[in-house]
Amino acid sequence: MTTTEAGAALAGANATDSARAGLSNLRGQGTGQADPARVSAVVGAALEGIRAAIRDNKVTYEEFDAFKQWLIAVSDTGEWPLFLDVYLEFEVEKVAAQTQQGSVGTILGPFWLDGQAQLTTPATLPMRDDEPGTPMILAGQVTDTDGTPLRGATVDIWHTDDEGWYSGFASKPPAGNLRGVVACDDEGRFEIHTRKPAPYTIPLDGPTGQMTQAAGWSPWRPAHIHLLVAAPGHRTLTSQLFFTGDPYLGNDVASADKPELTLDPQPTGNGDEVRSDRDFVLEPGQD
Ligand code: MBD
Ligand code: FE
Repeated sequence: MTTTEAGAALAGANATDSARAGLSNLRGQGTGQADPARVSAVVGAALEGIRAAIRDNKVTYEEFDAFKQWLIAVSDTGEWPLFLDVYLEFEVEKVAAQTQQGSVGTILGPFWLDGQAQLTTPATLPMRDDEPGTPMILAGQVTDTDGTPLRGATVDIWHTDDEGWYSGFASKPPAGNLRGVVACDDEGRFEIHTRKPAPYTIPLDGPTGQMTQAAGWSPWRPAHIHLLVAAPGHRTLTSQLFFTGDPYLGNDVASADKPELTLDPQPTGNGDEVRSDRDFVLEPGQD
């Protein structure tokens, strides 16, 4: 089989399981109350956007039927979380960011998992004995917006391996690989030993990837490290870190890269190991 082996089926099904379990509700729970004026405004605008696309482009019945088949395929493969997080989440994140302070964040994406290894700084993420890739240290400190170091801070971290695969969403890496929740020291400091991740392409054998390629768009995300930085009494920061010189920076299929989030890791002198230091500022608020 090729490297896209069961890519859509496995990534889609597992991300859908997570979303069903509410694991993608990390950034807020609804009140359960639907305000008719709000539903009408938002759903009405979304529908009118699609109707305008039909009118303006003189969409045919053949194309309308292809659209139906595509929507059914997104459901069948479990790719709704993937599709939504790639093509829409960044706009929701930008709205949220307008009322947030502290370090710049970005989207969560579909591949966070609950219940990963609980580690204490200095920590090495779970990895295979022969885990490929450049050894990398990510270190820093978590503080309040006034600079106070935050006791009880944690850094939940997950990223792909050196081939662009996420554990839990591809068959190659073992469960829990390159994922962990690191408890910081009493001054909010952390030091995490891992491997530098590789650029990532969304599964090309599923409807999200096929639509992307049918449009002639790049299916790639620049290499990135996902983070949830938390501390008691503070809003959890959802972020990602990218790498200087990555060929896909500025052309992220998920539109989630930001200049403030770019790392430039430097050699430590220990073999080919590199290190980046990055501090995080959390605003007071609900955990
Ligand atoms: C990813 O790895 C990711 O981070 C996002 C946001 C969407 C698809 C795949
Ligand atoms: Fe990702």
